[in-house]
Amino acid sequence: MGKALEGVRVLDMTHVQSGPSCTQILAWLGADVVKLEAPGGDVTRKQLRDLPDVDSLYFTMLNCNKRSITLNMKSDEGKQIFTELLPRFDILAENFGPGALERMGFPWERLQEINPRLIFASIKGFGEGPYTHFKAYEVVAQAMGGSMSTTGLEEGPPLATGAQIGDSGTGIHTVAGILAALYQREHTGRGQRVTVAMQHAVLNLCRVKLRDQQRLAHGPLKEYPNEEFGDTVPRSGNASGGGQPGWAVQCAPGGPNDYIYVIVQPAGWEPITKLIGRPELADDPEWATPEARLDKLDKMFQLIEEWSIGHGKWEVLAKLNAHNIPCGPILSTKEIIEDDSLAANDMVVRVEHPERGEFTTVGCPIKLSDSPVDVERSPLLGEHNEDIYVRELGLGEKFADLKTQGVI
Ligand code: CAO
Repeated sequence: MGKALEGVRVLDMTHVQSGPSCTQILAWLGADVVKLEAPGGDVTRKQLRDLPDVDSLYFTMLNCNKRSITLNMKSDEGKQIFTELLPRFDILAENFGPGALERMGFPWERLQEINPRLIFASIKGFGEGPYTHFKAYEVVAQAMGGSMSTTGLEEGPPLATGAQIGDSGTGIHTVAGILAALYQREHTGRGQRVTVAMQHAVLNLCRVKLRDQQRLAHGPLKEYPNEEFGDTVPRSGNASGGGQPGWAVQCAPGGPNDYIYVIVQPAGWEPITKLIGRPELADDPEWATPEARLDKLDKMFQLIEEWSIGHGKWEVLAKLNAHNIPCGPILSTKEIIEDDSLAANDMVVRVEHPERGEFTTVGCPIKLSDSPVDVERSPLLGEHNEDIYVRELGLGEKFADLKTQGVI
């Protein structure tokens, strides 16, 4: 079976997480992604290593299904080869610090000149303005995009979330931009620039918190467990703060992840009262309606917890789902990596690697019926130099020299 992006070629100058998470998805959708690295390689090949002298899991889990070439973009010969490569690609993706590509001699105007059909995707920390020239990492984007100030307990400090919304969240936004640009090119014949700032991507994911910021002007946020409100959306622990109240309640035997997140929709209240052994609360005017429960959500979840603490989280999941009550046990990373259903959905995938042996990675969450994803290992550094430089560009005679001169 073919792949959705068959024939689309990506020159991938991304590194660390945000950019590679984007180009890995393009590769899974069928694009030919050629990762161009400095001769020393993407820094993450060597970061957080679990095995000596072997590409780290950080690298192998973000660079599957790509090919790797090396090229020293600071050498004249490297710049010349890059200029020859560029017309052969549809997309150039990068997430260098601000100005790095320009310092290599390739501002957007020059890229367009070399290949007017090129889609140039760029990830930076920030948009235009006072922060344009600042570098950024995951938690910096969480801090400045609205996530940290709204995550945590009211009495505690702002917290970072484990979900990589600044990096991989930006990566997936960039995928959307690239695909839209590819589609527009079908009509215009022209490429264009796609830019996504990590701060903007996080803010997009924190949209509902700006909803609540504006609601605050009209009074306290009743769906929040907080008692006092200032002029900013407070941290509200595990409260969803949305239209349907939710909270994480503890289960047996009381371990760090023995919790289940329970959401109480209007229709769920009656079966919950039966399950927790308090059927009289179903019709009690003090408890019967969502409005009546709104000022005692903490007490409501306490009643549910008094029941759930006597049962394991999987048992609670089954009992609540028997009544169509939305809930989710808190799964540890160990439980996730061992989960049969995630493996059956190709979301936890085992991949063979020539140097590290088998490793486990997270598969593609986007499922297309006519474009199945086969997760293949990440490339070794420069593994495809011959493919590209000798077979494609015909640089066979120079190939050995390029290596000895440190150009590749
Ligand atoms: N050949 C020669 N040099 C190369 C090269 C190549 N193929 N590829 C990269 N380089 C050089 C660049 O030219 C640049 O050198 P100069 O600064 O001298 O011009 C340098 O390597 C890379 O710079 P950088 O700023 O990208 O890297 P850094 O480690 O200093 O910063 C990061 C890393 C992530 C903070 C920065 O890249 C950044 O802010 N990126 C944008 C935001 C982003 O994507 N962050 C995601 C972080 S993932 O957690």
